[in-house]
Amino acid sequence: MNVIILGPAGSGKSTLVRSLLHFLKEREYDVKAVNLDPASPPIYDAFKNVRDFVKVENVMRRENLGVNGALIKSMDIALNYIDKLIVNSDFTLYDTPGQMELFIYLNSGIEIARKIAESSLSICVFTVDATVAVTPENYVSILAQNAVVSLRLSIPTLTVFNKVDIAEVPTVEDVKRKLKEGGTLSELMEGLLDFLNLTTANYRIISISAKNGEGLDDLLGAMNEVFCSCGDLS
Ligand SMILES: Nc1nc2c(ncn2[C@@H]2O[C@H](COP(=O)(O)OP(=O)(O)OP(=O)(O)O)[C@@H](O)[C@H]2O)c(=O)[nH]1
Ligand SMILES: [Mg+2]
Repeated sequence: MNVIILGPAGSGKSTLVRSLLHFLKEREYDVKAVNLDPASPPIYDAFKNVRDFVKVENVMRRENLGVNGALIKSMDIALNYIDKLIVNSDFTLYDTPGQMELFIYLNSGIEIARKIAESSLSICVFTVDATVAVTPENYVSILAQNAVVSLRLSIPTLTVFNKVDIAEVPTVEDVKRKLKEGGTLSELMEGLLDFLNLTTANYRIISISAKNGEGLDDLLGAMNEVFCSCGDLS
């Protein structure tokens, strides 16, 4: 089963891979982590590492590109090696770069996700930084991004609010109420929730701290629910 960890820069994807790896190993699952971020050396024990094939800093130098252009070019190169990076295990956790355009409209990220999904049952975990999602406007914007990514990749997606050790996740009702008070975006929010129901798996908010492990049992439960609803796991 593949678990593709997606989300904006700094939302805690790599930290989540590290803590989920530990959490699942403790429960005696066969679990492996794969680093698909050519810009970052993994902060966990990576079974496969895209940086063995392409490193952003080398592409920057060689192609005379800035960091974002070099990342896009690096993902194009990574696509050629994706078969070498896909692993079969109880859970394979794929860490990805935070540049969301890669998974919304650029061929490399979308193809990489498609190849992974072809190889075995797969879900995406869209990681949201709860410290950023505190205002209703940010909350709506981030969930809109989440909805577009899941729609584009056509892979069942769970939304995970990370960093709850330092920030409180607002409830949908709170957000709706605040939006109505402000008179802004409330209709968009209502429509967006319907959209999310169509595009995300078993839509509910999962709150975790990748740092201290809080909520990982809930995340595992939600992952199993998705797998069960996608097919027979026996
Ligand atoms: N307090 C707190 N900090 C966290 C948590 N998860 C991640 N962080 C911190 O957030 C920062 C970014 O974490 P990363 O795991 O590197 O985030 P990322 O999404 O992989 O970032 P990119 O790969 O650059 O997109 C680091 O300083 C982490 O220590 C959490 O649950 N709680
Ligand atoms: Mg990272």
